[in-house]
Amino acid sequence: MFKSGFVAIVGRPNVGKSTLLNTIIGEKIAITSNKPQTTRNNSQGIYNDEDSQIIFIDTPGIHKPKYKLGKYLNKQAYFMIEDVDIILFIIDASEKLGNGDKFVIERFKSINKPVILILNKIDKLSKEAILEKIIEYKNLYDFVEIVPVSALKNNNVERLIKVIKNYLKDTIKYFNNKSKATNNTNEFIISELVREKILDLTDEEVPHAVMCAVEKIEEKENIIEINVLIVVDRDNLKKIIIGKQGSMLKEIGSRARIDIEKFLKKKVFLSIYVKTIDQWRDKEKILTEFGYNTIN
Ligand SMILES: Nc1nc2c(ncn2[C@@H]2O[C@H](COP(=O)(O)OP(=O)(O)OP(=O)(O)O)[C@@H](O)[C@H]2O)c(=O)[nH]1
Ligand SMILES: [Mg+2]
Repeated sequence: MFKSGFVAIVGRPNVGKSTLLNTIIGEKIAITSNKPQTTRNNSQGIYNDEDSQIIFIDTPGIHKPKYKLGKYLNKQAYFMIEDVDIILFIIDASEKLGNGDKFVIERFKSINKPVILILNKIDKLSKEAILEKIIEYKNLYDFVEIVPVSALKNNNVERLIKVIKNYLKDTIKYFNNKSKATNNTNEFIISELVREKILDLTDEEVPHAVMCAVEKIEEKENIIEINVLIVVDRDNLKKIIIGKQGSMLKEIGSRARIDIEKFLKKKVFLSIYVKTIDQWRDKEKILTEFGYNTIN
């Protein structure tokens, strides 16, 4: 029988939520990085096979917020937990169980939904270590299932899909098979690919004070012309992003262009500009993204 449902992928920052979404969907629809708080928006990936449709929602990592942006990110993840049928709680099994995990688990106690625990990054662990982790987590919460995977190496992810299917309750097909694999617009994915390069190339607080937006996208015969604006929240970050004689901006641009061409399957001419919030016409938008408008 055909089954469907909504599944949220939640957990602490950097555990591999977005990587798992990309592996399940088989396409890069969410950016990933080795820095925490990469994901800022809940984005959907639609998985289809002959007898099911599963809508996965990637969420920002839940953490003790230090900044307004952090509070905004947590809020989005919490909101999603309320709104889905099944929760995938994903952890980095190569890290010690910490207060951060317990903090997230506390949230599950008040909601009556199946929570599947995913031990990710098992490519870094021995079989014994995986078993130990399973036992450790079993004592914390009544997870309906525990599934070890490697999202990066696509290990045991197929099994995870099978397990999820046992908990699907809907029979409605929400999206037709030919609709896109994600609800994200091309503009959003392009701006995210630029932000991903900033995450890769800059340190510490820089990536968290940056927002990217596509200003123009124009399809010509052989090439797509794209302008992306990088907005920073203070002037000295502008210098960092531009770099010595524009070297950083050039590197961000050439790396992003490669990924954008792969994504659009067409040659791209990419121009990137940097502005501070005050110089930007759409100030409201960035303030919302940084969490200023949603939380006091
Ligand atoms: N070794 C290994 N690394 C992984 C695996 N899955 C993800 N990673 C790496 O872990 C880092 C974080 O991955 P993301 O997918 O960005 O993590 P996230 O949970 O979405 O992080 P936030 O969006 O910040 O909450 C990246 O460097 C990934 O390549 C895995 O199965 N094995
Ligand atoms: Mg993410």
